[in-house]
Amino acid sequence: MLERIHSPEDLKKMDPGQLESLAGEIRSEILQTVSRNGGHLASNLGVVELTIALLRVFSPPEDKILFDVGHQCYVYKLLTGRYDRFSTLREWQGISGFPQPQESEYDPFTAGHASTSISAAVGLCRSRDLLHQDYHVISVVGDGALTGGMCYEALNDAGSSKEPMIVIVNDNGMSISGNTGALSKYLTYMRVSKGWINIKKGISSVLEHIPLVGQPMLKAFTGAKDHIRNIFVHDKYFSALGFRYFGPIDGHNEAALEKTLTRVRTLREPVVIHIITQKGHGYQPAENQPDVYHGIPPFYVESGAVRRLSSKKSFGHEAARHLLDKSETDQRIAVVCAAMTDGTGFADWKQRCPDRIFDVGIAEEHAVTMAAGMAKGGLRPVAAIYDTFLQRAYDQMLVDVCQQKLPVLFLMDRAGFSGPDGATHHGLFGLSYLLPMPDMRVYCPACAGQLTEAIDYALRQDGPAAIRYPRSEPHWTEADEALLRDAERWNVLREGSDCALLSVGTIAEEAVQAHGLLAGEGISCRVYSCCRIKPLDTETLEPLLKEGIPVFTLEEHQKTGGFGTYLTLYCQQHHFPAPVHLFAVEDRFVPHGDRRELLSLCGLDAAAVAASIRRLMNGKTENHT
Ligand SMILES: Cc1ncc(C[n+]2csc(CCOP(=O)(O)OP(=O)(O)O)c2C)c(N)n1
Repeated sequence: MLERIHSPEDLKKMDPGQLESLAGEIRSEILQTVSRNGGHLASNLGVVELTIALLRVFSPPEDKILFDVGHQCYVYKLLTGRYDRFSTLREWQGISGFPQPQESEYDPFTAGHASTSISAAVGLCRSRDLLHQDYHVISVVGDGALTGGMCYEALNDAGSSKEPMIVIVNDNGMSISGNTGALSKYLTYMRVSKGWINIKKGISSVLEHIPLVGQPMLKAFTGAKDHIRNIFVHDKYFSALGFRYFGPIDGHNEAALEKTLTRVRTLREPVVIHIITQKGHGYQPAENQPDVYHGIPPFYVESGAVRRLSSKKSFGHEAARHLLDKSETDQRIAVVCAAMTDGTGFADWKQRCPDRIFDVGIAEEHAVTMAAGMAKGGLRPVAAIYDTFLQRAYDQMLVDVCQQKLPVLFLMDRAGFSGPDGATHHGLFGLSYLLPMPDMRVYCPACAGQLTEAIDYALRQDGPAAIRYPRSEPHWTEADEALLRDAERWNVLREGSDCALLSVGTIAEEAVQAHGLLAGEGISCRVYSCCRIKPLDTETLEPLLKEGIPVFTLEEHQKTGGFGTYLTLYCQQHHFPAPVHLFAVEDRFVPHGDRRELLSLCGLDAAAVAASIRRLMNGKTENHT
């Protein structure tokens, strides 16, 4: 059936009796593709019926359907003309795992970071009105994304504006792991409101036992359930904000969803539809462990087992383990996470040290200012947040932490290319927001040893510090590990006398390979691994600059505001020649793809770096002679 659906119009023509089989086909397609390419499995299996219903009732691209975070857009992509390309999901030059307006006119808004869809929806509504247009705007937001502060700002504004719009709260009780917070408890209360469930059971069992008229009455009661429920289940929260509330509705009952959507389509006011879904619905392993199958690398469908387990050390796990050891003697250490305890490697803390880990949900701004408060009170908070998600807490880091010189340690995971998640998830801006912050110490370890040392140094300081690292450590030889020990000083990884390549963090691996390629061509390039970026290691830097050999920098980061530009500024202020070339990401957003492909796309792999250095060095020699 999927082959024949090219647009929502094709879906609308289908007989309702076919929809259950279609849902099965969609689940199987998603399962096959994600098992090969990796991706967000459980969330997508949970929204199959919802997406079918949305596309049978509404008509994108005129109507705008915004998926919050956007990781649950696979079903939507399959039904809006991307079935043919679906096998390329998240692959280099294939279709994106998130909504992507450049990819299709059916995707109205870029997504990837949570809790933005209601704000974007309000904006579209206002644009619609001022431009005298007529279309529907629907935001689909999970209970996890609903923990993000922007949602409250948007609900507050939308409710009072009375703008006609629909917010669908997709409540599966889960963020990536179990959801947190008071609103999540409220949704659970709405879902399982005891009074209503008891009354429903009672009435049904009485009617069932009445001869003759019982069965027709039961049918009538089933039809009127929604109305009767409203007498017993009162939403207070959304109504108080100015929304009309519908629900809770079974999110796997396509017919019920279609019926409600058709009804609210005619309303001229802000509406919330609260639906209950099951994460991973239809695939047993994902139903049992929705957190594991939230975002999963390639796996075997039959067993659910991951195809290739990484043999690399995870920086996050190393940091969590090291801090757990330290917390035994230092009672001031406490961890702050923003809905990513698993991803950041801190899941163990929930069992082993539950009193000293605080998962605040998808609320990075709150997490940072809360950490500032904890530091003010005497704790040594460690905020473990991905580089890309911490972007939205820039102001809190600058004003609440740095301006008060508070000892908050930021552990910024997933620095550099994130790979298949794409532009919204790459950690390519971290240094550009950290380096201008007065008093912030900044580390980019190349190995786990440097990471733990950096943690120790940072905790001994009386001010803020940030440690940025990707998911895992490269495979270093023992000899290299010995050279990489010191986190405070820049380490020479390879000797050389013709030029120097200063590399930041794990990309030192490419620098070492470039050294080998250049050596083969008679160019002796000294390679440094620079871990502590701020303050610069001037004890190593000054003698190098005085040598007068050409200097190059290499970083997996945006060029503007990165290490290279920071070093250039230092050279200018201290009257040294600037580095000859800065190897970094040029002024662009980098798409999704395998990390190796992205390194090569941006000219940051060993071969490209060596080729450029050779060209620049030869140019220099030619100029000199
Ligand atoms: C700002 C930000 N922080 C963290 C994340 C990581 N993240 C992606 S999906 C997700 C959970 C979303 O839960 P929910 O909205 O309930 O959707 P579900 O997957 O349960 O359907 C999180 C924490 C993100 N994308 N953006």
